[in-house]
Amino acid sequence: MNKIWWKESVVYQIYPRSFMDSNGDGIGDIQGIISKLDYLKELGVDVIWLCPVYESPNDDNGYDISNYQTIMDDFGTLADWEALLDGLHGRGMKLIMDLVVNHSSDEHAWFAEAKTSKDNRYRDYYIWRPGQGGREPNDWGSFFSGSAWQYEEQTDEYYLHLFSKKQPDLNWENQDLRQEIYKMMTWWLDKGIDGFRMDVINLISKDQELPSVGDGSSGSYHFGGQYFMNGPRVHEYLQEMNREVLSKYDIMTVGEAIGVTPEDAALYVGEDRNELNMVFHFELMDVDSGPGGKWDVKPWNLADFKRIISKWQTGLHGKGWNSLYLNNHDQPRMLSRFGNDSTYHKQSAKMLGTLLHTLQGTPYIYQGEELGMTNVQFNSILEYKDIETLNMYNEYIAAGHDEQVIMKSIYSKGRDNGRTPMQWNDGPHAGFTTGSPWIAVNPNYTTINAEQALNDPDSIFHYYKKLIRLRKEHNVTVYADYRPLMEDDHHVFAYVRTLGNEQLLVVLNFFETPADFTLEESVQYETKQLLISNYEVADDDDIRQIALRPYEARVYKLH
Ligand code: TEU
Ligand code: CA
Repeated sequence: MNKIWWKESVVYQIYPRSFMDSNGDGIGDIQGIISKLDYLKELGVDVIWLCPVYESPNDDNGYDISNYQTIMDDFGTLADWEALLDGLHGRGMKLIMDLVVNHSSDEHAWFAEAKTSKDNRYRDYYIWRPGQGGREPNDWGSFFSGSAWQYEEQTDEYYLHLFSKKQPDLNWENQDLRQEIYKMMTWWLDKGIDGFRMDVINLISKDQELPSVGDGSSGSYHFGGQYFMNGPRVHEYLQEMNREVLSKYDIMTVGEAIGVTPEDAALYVGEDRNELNMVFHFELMDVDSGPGGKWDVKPWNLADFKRIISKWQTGLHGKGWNSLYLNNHDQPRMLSRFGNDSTYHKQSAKMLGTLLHTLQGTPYIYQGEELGMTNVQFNSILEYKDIETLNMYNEYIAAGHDEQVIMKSIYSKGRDNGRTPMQWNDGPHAGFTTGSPWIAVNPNYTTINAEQALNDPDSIFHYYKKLIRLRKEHNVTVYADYRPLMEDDHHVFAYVRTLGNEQLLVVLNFFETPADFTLEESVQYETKQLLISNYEVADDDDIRQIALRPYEARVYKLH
């Protein structure tokens, strides 16, 4: 067991726009975050992942960067950011920054130059192709609806944008571009940051043929992932980045990786690979999507859910390190999706939290998760802000889909579910702003809010505190291996983790109906200690046979 700080850490993700507004303009900002550092310290998290705070026209809330080395006016100044870094370090916490280098904004100075002429020195920083028979260069669709290509009149060519048309893809084939990115990363690292979360990093290398997916007969756009997910040179680029930048610092890195299997992931995070420390995979996030993609909502089932987690737990064991998350700024709230956000709000939030903090890997908490924040249902599409949601809505309406069906899919999958403001108290706009918030607050803030949670010793917040502390007190929660129990059970999720002569037994009832847990004979022990549970449990309770209550979670340490 090789002790490493980022394996023992708990990360807390901040979406700055929605965290805390300090000046009443309705937009969260850096001073707002600074005002809540003691709250984060109280929770006990070790690392903050800050979503993009760089200069941006905000077509995609900061994921469209127009200057990588300045702070967005809405959020504050570089001096504010430095105060944030100091405030975190002063409290013994670390900071990792979001690195968005698959694409820039079309308002970045490089792109402003690149589009002016074919021989501009920045032209090749982006991906340009002539049209094909009066149409786009190929049939790839954008993640945000429509074609992945945008026509530029000035030079009569198209540029590639896998996301919005205001997010042109950077051309990693170009060595100067790569060097500019490494220089920029070094600039931030020299300011003392503790690592990066890398946006869609497994998309940076494209098959240079840029082939179409279909035969052109349908005239529609297709997902071209096979030509840009884990592309031909991606590992070469990441090894170069590691050699020239990352390896020079004691930092952590986590790459967002769409469509990776554990085998793919091992190539990014393998301990002998010199690339990244962790990836965020999407397999679990696809568990409730039908063949039509994320908006094609289908019910999830625990068998699939368990199978995916077990596959990643065993697949990376001894090779690389897992990241553990159940929601983030792109996903619905985990409680509404995998738990119960009404009758068993508290119990199910704690149960899901128990899962996150007792698997092998580094847990990532998304802001508000520690309060049990839930999905939201706005009455009108006009209240939604997310470009992915709005583009899909417009496309589906134009194609004649039923409005109510579209709204239903937004209620369950839309990214704005996770982007409503943090609920600090039961005052106006949940204490997030004294002005009017950029996106409406979830109306349940009167009962679900931080002030309430801090005052209630039985709150989700206090339970999370305890979960976070467990990782500090018991190495077994961090480093032990994983073995699933009752694998075929569709109701109970249970596993045992072993490190030397210590074992951790985790038993979770995933539903509101009571369920029976039976501990198989092969798990032997002399003493048992209940580390945490979300119900009262008698000391002498027999763990060979447990009648689990709704959403009950228990963690035992066995010797
Ligand atoms: O996300 C990539 C990504 O795959 C999601 O946008 C995904 O397409 C969608 O949310 C689920 O269907 C990253 C960022 O996390 C996201 O916020 C950005 O919008 C995106 O990249 C582009 O930078
Ligand atoms: Ca503000």
